[in-house]
Amino acid sequence: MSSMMNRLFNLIDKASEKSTRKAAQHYGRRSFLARAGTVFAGAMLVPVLPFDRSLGGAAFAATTEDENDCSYWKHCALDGNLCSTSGGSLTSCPAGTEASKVSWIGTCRNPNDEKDYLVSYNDCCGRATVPSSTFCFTSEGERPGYRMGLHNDINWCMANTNKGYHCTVSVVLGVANT
Ligand code: ABN
Repeated sequence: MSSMMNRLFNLIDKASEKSTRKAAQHYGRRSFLARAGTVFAGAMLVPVLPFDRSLGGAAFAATTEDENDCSYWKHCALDGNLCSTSGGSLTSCPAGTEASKVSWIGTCRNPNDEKDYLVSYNDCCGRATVPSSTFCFTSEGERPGYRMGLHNDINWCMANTNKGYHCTVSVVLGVANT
């Protein structure tokens, strides 16, 4: 009986020794260092791989030098008709209209110096819109309209006596403090 037990223990010993050796070969120090090195080198490479930083928005969209085009950089957060195509200019209201007393403020990147600028989008009030005028809807930085001031789909003529919306100007206020 005891010799049978001895044989059984011997078998178990051999089997466990075999599997321990196999595991040591497979998960040994060298194997561990080799794997860790691969993971480390991979992690070092991640920051240099190209990836999309645009956040899906228009922040880095191609721009134009034409201020009558919606992609002109100063119009980056505009929602309305361009005054420069409505009888006015980039910064002045057409005759017979007056600038809104309140406005939407956007932050636009100037592609010429790569700086961010605060831009005031004042509506011009007091006349009906011109059908031939260019309508733009860029509204970069806008948030859903659940809170006044975060949303730009607003008639900013609301604080004027004459509340009829005509067009919107893009007036640079200065460099944004970022
Ligand atoms: N800020 C331009 C505008 C005017 C009327 C309605 C929506 C947006």
